Amino acid sequence: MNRSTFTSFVLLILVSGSFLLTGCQSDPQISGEEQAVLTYAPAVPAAITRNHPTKVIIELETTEEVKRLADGVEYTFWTFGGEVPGKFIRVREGDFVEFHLNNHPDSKMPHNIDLHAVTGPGGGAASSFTAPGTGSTFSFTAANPGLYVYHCATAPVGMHVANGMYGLILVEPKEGLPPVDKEYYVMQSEFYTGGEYGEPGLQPFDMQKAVDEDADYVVFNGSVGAMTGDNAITAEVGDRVRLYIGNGGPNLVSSFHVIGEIFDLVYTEGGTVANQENVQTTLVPAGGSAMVEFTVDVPGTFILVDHSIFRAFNKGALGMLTVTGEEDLDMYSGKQEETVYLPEGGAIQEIPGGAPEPPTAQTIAERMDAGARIYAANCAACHQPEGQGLAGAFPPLAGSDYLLEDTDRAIRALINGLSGPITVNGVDYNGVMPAVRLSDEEVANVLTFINKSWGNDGAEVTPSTVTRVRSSH
Ligand code: HEC
Ligand SMILES: [Cu+2]
Repeated sequence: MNRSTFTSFVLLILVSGSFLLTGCQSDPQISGEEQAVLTYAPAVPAAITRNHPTKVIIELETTEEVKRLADGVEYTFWTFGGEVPGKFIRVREGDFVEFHLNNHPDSKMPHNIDLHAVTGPGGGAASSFTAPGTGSTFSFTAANPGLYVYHCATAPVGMHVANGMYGLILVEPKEGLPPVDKEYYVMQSEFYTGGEYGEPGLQPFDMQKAVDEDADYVVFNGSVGAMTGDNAITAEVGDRVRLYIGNGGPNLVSSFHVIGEIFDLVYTEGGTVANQENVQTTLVPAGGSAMVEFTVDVPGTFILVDHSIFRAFNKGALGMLTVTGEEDLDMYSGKQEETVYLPEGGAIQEIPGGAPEPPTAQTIAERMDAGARIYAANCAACHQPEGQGLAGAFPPLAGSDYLLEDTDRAIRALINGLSGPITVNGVDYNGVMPAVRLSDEEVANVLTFINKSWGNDGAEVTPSTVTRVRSSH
């Protein structure tokens, strides 16, 4: 075989080899070009139906703007796309992404983006450093499927992240994800503010608290109440729900839990293998993610929490999934009856000389003192220490027209519990307050306390009034 015959022979092998390779690949070559559709939380872009990779163009703008962090509390958020968390990006495994990062001219800071889905130095950070009023372009191949966090990585990195610069990018595996009925985007993060939780006004970032990891706010989707009440995510009985959960941090890991639901499937840490079944609480690392799937079987309000539970009830890490549809009484019956419980042998020991009388408030000052203690122990976790309530979840008692208009109704709410739609100061609530196990004296004391605290000008409530209301229903 002479030299040129040999060369053609080798070439032939190479060519047919590459034909073979192409033939084996179920995934064709990149073709076409499209503009990515990005969504704000809790929405997720539609599943990708393409069966081939393409060139995807992404345009994202960084901004710095004052927005609501909680009722009466504002914060200067730094954002990807104008909201916190940043817009959700969805591409397909193998896509070639051309990323355009634009920094709004009103920004005071340069910004960049580190996408954890990128294989390359800094995840794109160095190539995307963008001064105010300019734009940067870089590109990458979305080689690894999975759910990834992106964030700003401009110094001081912690501060850019603490101010709201994070979001999620889903690289869908080329075979797609199993179809579901509802998909939602939920991202947890913390805020460190000059004032304590709930302190009104425009709050500055507090660097020392951030270093100490002493968060004032822990929230889902950027603010207290972003996922409660009217902002709750929704589903119908029978729906299969998938949550794409991210954690922007900057510091805390999330013990993500949905009260009253069990995750049928968990893609731990946002990887592409659904590696766990029947999970109650899944850990979402700072700068990490998870995907969970479950079918909703019964109607009701299911509360999303970080089960580091003081974050939920005292720092804002509370969301809601409202499920409508038919009851399934076999799956969940609701309360069927309430009985008196006396353990065998009688739990109530007769104390010689009679049981000591519970202390009875003699003056209104004593009633207020006793009421304050009862309030702190039984009510503050939901209605908040200053009676200010929690937007979308727990109505306020400070200034509440519902409370002050009708004392008998307030007494009934305490002794029977309260659920179903109510309106407090023009705002609708539809939650559940469990009945509190308090004596008539204690109900009188706590109601007197809330009637006369936080600027309320209601009247004293006496035990005899409570006794009358209790016996009249
Ligand atoms: C587990 C949380 C929770 C606890 C604990 C709780 N509440 Fe409530 N409370 C609620 C919810 C939720 C509602 C609204 C119910 C609805 O939407 O129908 C409510 C409504 C009320 C209302 C009527 C609405 C208003 O704002 O005036 C009063 C009064 C009230 N609660 C007083 C109390 C007092 C006093 C205590 C303590 C003894 C207490 N609650 C404990 C959750 C709670
Ligand atoms: Cu930044």
